[in-house]
Amino acid sequence: MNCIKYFIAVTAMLLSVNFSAASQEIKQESKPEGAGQAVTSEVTRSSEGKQQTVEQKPGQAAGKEKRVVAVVDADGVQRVTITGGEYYFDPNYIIVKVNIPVEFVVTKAPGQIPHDIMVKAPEAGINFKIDLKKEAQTIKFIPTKIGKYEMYCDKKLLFFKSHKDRGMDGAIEVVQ
Ligand SMILES: [Cu+2]
Repeated sequence: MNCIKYFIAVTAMLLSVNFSAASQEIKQESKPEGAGQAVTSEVTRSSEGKQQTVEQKPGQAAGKEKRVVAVVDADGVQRVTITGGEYYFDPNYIIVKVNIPVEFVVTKAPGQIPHDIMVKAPEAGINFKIDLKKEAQTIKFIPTKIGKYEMYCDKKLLFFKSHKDRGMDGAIEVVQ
């Protein structure tokens, strides 16, 4: 009889230890995102739980490549539509032809977190940085040099991982 009591006590103890470890893990995982919300938008501070589900919803996993080859329209412009959100660009790898005008139509996916899109490659005629908005905005440039240029969001909150590290990282490849 005593033996059974002891067994139950030990089992209960082990279960509670497991449980607290699991909940701690969840807390750690969600903390940066919740804290990010608090600063980017004071209003959403209290609805931490709700925001987390919104952030985790996008199907685009960080780091997944979404490649697109720009098509030259009838008017001689290569147009690509890009959406940015938590934490991705879609597409995030864009291939364009050298010396042909490019137009990116960029839009921000629904969400409270601010994002931008930038490429700093003035040597290749590509040099822009704009904050993404719900409304579509057009970025125009003419790539003048073959190569691969990094495209990313440079937003970062305090000591948290940058958006670039979280997946808002990609490239423009200029080809012949
Ligand atoms: Cu961002």
